[in-house]
Amino acid sequence: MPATKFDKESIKETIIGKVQRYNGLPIEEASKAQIYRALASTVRDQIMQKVVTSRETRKKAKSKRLYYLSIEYLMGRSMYCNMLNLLSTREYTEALQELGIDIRDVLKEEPEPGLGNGGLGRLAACFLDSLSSLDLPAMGCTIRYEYGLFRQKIVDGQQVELPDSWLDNGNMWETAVMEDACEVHFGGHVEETEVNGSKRYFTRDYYTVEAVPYDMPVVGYDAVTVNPLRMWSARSPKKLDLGSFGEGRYVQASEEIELAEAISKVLYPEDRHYEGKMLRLKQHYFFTSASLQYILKNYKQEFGNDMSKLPDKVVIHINDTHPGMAVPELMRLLIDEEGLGWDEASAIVQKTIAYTNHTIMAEALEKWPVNMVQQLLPRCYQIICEMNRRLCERLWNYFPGDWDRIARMAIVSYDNVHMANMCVAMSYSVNGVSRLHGEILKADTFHDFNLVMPEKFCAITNGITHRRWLMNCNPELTGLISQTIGTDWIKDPERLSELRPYADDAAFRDEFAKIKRHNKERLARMLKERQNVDVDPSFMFDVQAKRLHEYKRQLLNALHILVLYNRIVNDESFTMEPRVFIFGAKASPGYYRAKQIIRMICALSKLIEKHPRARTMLQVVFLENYNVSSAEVLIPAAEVSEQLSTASKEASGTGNMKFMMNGAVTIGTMDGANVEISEQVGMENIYIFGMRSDTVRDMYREHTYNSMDIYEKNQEVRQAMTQMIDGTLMPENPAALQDLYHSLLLGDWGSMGDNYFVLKDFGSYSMAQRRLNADYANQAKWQKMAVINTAMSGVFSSDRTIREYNDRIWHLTPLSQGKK
Ligand code: 26W
Repeated sequence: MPATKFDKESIKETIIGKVQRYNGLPIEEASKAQIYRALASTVRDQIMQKVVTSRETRKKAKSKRLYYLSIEYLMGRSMYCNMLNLLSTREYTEALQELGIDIRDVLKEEPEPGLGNGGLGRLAACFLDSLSSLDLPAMGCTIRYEYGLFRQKIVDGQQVELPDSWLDNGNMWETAVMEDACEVHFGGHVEETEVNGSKRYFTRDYYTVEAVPYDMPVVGYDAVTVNPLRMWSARSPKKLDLGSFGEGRYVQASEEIELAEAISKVLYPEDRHYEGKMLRLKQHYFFTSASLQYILKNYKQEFGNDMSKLPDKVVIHINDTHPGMAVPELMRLLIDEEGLGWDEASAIVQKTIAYTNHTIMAEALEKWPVNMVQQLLPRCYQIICEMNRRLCERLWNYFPGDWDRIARMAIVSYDNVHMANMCVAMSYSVNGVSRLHGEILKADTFHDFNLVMPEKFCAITNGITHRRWLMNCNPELTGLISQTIGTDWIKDPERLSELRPYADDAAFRDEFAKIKRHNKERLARMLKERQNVDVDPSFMFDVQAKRLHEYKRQLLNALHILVLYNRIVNDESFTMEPRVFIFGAKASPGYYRAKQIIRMICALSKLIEKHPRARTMLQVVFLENYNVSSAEVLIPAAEVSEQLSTASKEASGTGNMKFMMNGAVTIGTMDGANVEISEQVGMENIYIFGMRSDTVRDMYREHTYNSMDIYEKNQEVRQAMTQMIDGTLMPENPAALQDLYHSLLLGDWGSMGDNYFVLKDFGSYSMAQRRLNADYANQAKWQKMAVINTAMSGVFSSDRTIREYNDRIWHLTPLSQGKK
């Protein structure tokens, strides 16, 4: 078969041909969905040609390969980014144009794979894009959830969750790889026997779930490499046997099948509270075990049976502790299946697995009840206990008699398996996701481990792919940048800093501002179309978009808006720069307080709308169903980026980087990567407010904070809070926000209240907002800040992040450069 060419003419021909063959239709009569499939299949053909070269190059080079295990991969739509990375956007756009089709209409037909909650999952997706673009050999491993994160609707001012059945019309990008299907075993009991004088362990009476991999190709930008994202789907090995109908066993048989398939049914929507749910543990082990079996199978095929070389050819990176069962599972495979001794196996594991921590929030640190692990994974549990015994023995030498400390560091203690401790003890590298987060890990979370094994710890600041988060979502700005400084920044994003001098160039700033205005208009159109909301593009666009969490303090933003409203209403001469506050946030379905905050934001929106003067300068919009696709419209339109987390709580944040790159100015705390953003742009180009992380930690330790003091002293705060419960905000149901109100004054379980220092930081936040408002009135000054933000965002490209991981942790060799 001749190689397909991908110039404009052949793209046209191919699409017409595919529509004819698949649908029996002339292109003029094809629906958007049919054209989408023909187009996707054309792009896929182009990718598949590269897949072959990519695999051959990797095999020939005998390259070391990274396996990035993550329970979430929040990929977003693929079509346009694929074209972009194939350097073909122009050809495709023009080809469709000549067929009378607007490419943007077709792109919207792609279902979005929302296989993640937020930052952790999106980071994994950005990493894959950068890995391929830097020609580093890798495979992403995750679960092929039938249902991704729920779709959010706002009904009567409250969040309603709907299922996200993204696979309904098939997934154009995936291919099932039946050859790599394998079995994952659960339950049963372990038998110990002697074989040729050595102990062997067999699990009996287990039940089997089949793991079937589906691969999705991730193309690098102008690169040789196409790395697969491998998504494991669960299937019962039992087939419905018709005979069982007659015997009345049909129901039982189909129930068993359903139970097995439940494993890859749905993504858990929680990213806050760890909950010891059996199904969750099954999910974690399921995709971890399947991935590890594949890793060893592939290693043996390529490099033979000598397991001692595994660390030279394989690195397994676990994205938080969710795939942490990789530790006992790799031990199990090496000992039980490959016949290695404990010490040998343990040495290999400790040279092969690396771990990233993404949160210091104690309630999110995973621990599994011992009896659950024992019941579901009996052999892994034995291994965990033995690792624990050896670890405690070692710790005893460091801290003789210090039982408290040893119990805190143990893998098994107080009837729980502590995943983070296991991951730290058994991996060769532990990293935080921003400089500050890395410091906190060493000083607090893993303080004791840092005394024993300091060489393991490092911090690597997160990043975002500038291909999706600038080139794909903001083509106009991309064009202006390339016109101004050339195109070298695309492969070397830190060269975006060459834009900095243009911050002082009035003509450039005007161009920059014009593009922002276009992007605001685009968002306004989307809001009109999707929610029938009118926003005025001449207003300042102020955005807080991220998961809803108390620590992220959407409530601080909301309270401040209420205070602004009161200033307008109480004082006829008060004016401000007209501003629309846009929120995008999903709350965990079971997180009551988060849902109340959404309710408050929606109520606030209604209250302001009703007031004829307030609405001339103030508006609140809640953007429904915030996801990757809507982020791609929202972020380029933002002028202000709200990053309000209580200092020390946000490990890094990555939304902050996306906004900055698109020229929004940050108002934020000295938390996570905000600290590094402030260093890049300089304190004069960011609005920093609030307590610093060390003060926050002291306050938690010393219990010195009493929010009531602020409530009593600050009249504006008191008025706004009162309006939460006196029927101003909630005329139909004045009591609805009572719990939220109380949470700011009285804590849970008798603690002081206002756990995240909303009231404490309010004054400082309000002052920063005043400065911001005044600066916005001076558009020359504002646009200069905006340009500087874009110019200094290059270090936050995930290309820099991946290079750092590679230099410090993975040590992969790029597949030959030059060959395309
Ligand atoms: C067990 C429940 C659960 C599930 C997921 C707890 C915690 C998580 C994740 C670790 C939450 C998460 O997404 N963390 C975010 O990771 C981003 C990428 O590193 C950081 O930028 C964010 O600051 C961090 O909150």
